[in-house]
Amino acid sequence: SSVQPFGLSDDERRPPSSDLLEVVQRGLGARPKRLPSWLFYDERGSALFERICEQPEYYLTRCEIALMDEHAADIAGVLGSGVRLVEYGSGNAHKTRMLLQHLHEPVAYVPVEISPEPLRRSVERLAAAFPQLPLQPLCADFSKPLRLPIPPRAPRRTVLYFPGSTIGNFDNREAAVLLRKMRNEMGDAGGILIGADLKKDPALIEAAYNDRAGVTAEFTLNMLARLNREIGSNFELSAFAHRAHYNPMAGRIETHIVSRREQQVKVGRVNVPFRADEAIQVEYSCKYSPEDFATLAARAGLAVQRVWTDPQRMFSVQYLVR
Ligand code: AVJ
Repeated sequence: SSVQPFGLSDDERRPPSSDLLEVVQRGLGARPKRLPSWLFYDERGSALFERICEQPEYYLTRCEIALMDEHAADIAGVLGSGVRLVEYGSGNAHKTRMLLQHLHEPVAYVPVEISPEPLRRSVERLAAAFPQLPLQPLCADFSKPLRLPIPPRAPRRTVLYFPGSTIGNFDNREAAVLLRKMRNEMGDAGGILIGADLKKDPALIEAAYNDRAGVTAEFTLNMLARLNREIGSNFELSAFAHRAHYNPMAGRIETHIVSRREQQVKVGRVNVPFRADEAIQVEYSCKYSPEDFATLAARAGLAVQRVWTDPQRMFSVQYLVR
């Protein structure tokens, strides 16, 4: 197999342990209550997210694929030859494949993903399509400093690929911190190829997070099912609801889990009280104008070298350099 975790110990191939119970107790003890959005992505959550991407209202994935379909060759030209491609999140193999197909003499592909199963699957899919390309999976939290595996030969540049508008899950300050960390990892000659969802008619944005089939609601509430299973809490799923509204001032979707009634939930030894209609903040999905994104990049010491969009200008892929 071409899966070669060069220079990695067993330890580094396992996800970092985080004390889930502690994270959840802290978040539910805060006012307002909040839980981090990475908690969505257990096995079932990742599968539900893939189903979200197929919903007619969820334009992001379709538009990003349309964009890659039209511009992948141009993007590959801008990145140049001898690229080591490091992807943040194992991602949708489809977009990655479109990019890898056009890259000139790529040195290695390094998917960075916190969940071992999705990581294994994405490597499996890509290994079959690119038998010559060294794959160096890294099971790690991409928001923490990474120790990238030693490449099989010296790359001309390291490009960090961060598609899907996942950057939108971080508020502005956190996003700038993450981009600055990425700037360190890519080095002087490196770059960041990043997907950013664009501002548009709020009705279209809201619909994308409130699909008629209810898949997004299921995805949101799955976080509680995951906690019940993994930390033994006793959330009653039918006593909570999904809510996603666009906040035009902040330029973002704000997703909450709302308590349908007054109730108490046991989380470890702690009893967490909920008022009727009390909300847990679980996700931001920030939307950017091209100017917004350039400002964010500048805060991280980066400049936007190129911007590509789909024909309807719904979504953007941007190339950031030092
Ligand atoms: C994968 C983070 C880009 O915010 O649009 C989709 C996650 N949440 N529907 C997004 C998500 C609800 C998605 N990202």
